[in-house]
Amino acid sequence: MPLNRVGDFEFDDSVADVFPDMIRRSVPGYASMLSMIAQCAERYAVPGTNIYDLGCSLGAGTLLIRQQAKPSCRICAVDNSEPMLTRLRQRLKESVDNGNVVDLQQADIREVEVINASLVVLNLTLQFLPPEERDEFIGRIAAGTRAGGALVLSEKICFEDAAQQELMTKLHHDFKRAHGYSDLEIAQKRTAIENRLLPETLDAHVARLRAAGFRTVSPWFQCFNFASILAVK
Ligand code: GEK
Repeated sequence: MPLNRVGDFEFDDSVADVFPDMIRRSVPGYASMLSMIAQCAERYAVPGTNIYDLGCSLGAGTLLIRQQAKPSCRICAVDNSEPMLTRLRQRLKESVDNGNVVDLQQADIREVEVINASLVVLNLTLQFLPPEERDEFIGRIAAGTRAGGALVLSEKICFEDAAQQELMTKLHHDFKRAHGYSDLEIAQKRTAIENRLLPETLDAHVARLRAAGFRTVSPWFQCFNFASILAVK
């Protein structure tokens, strides 16, 4: 059944139910992004510090961080969707606890106070904030990150060149089609989600991270119109 109001979307129960399948089939490289988060948890987590997974959804990153980070970290997993956090609470009960505390917060990521952070993860979530608020938000994350700490930022991106924009969009659509994006309801919900997010160019992200005070800003992944950056303070 086609949805009546495609533009009207929320991260509600119906989205949370299909989320892992939906994101894997619509974001090229999602598995690589997760494995980089696990690698960064191993490399950057420092006992006694905080790790933030902002816009954690079902906690794919949070669970990997809990497994990979050295014990005695506090992992702050934040999302404003109650259906996502209810499912994450259950997943945490069912998975292995290696001695890191996970603090789940239902909140707007803009309200979170980032302090003493050894690692911050923004995996596909900055794109949902109004662009005019992003400088200040990333500035606060940089200020709350310890020297030597890291931020992993993954985003849908756009391109200044119109032909490149068109080509990458087409390749992304092909990717979704190849991954069986035929279920109308899911496809329409995903379209609604993607219509709500506001992508920026990779250069704009890199410039913002540098201006915020990250010393090493390294795009490490790009597939079509999705990219991920590792920024180290
Ligand atoms: C993953 N990181 O699986 N405050 C809090 N949460 C928000 C806000 C906000 N202002 N805006 C959006 N969200 C995850 C994937 S999904 C990406 C992240 C996608 C939350 C929203 O509720 C949703 O759970 C998440 O950000 C975005 O690695 O669907 O494209």
